[in-house]
Amino acid sequence: MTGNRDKAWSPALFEQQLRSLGAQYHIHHPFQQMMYEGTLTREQIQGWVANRYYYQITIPRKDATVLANCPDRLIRQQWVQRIIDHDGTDGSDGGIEVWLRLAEATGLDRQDVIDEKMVLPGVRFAVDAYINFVAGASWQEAACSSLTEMFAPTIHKQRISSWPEKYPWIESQGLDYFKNRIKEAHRDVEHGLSITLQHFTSREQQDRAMQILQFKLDVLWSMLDAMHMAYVHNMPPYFNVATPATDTLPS
Ligand code: AHQ
Repeated sequence: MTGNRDKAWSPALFEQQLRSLGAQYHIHHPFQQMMYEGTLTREQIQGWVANRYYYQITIPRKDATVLANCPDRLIRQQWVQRIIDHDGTDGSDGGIEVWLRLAEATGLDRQDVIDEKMVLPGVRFAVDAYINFVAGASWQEAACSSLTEMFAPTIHKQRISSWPEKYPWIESQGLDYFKNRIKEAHRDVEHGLSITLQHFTSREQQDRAMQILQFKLDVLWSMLDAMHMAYVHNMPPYFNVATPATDTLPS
């Protein structure tokens, strides 16, 4: 063993290292900062909601993939709640339905959102990279990748506190998703963090965990990059080139 660089971190120091990556959380992205400052237009908010819908509908599929990779029944018993939180049950609305109500509260057409009409290529690629990572990862690595939610309660509280004043045109029930997510996120982080601290014990494993969390931070940041280009800089894909009318494309 050479110096400290190869010495495993204690669980407390490992958690501290993971939380230090919060400095790169998408709460610091210019698009998210504009949202908090109240300078986003209706169209920019609508673009964000319509694109984040693709992330929201992918989360339960991602969590089902984690279940498929996990042989531990007790872990699955807890993890399955994440799917129910998003998909709901026949007796209760899940987060996806509540997100659609957020979309309607911003004036978006519900079916247009469901049909993913506004989902940008860059958002789709980033979200697909997340579920594809999980498909090929161990369930413990997948649990680690969900830990960006360590930083999520703050961002949800920001929206809950700022939107009524900054975006009074958004009907108040539009905030329900963020209110629901705060308690769900705390529960999910507790479970995901315990899995991560118990599984990644050597320094090499802990460095891998840091890489995995960095990857997920990149997913979230890249989603907002695509939205910033399209909705703030008005430079959506192919904005500067003529694209063939779809009715001329080979069928
Ligand atoms: O609404 C969000 C959500 O359901 C989840 C699940 C979790 C995961 O499994 O990766 N991450 C996550 C996140 C949600 N909302 C994001 C936001 O900014 O509103 C934050 C995001 C996350 O921090 O990973």
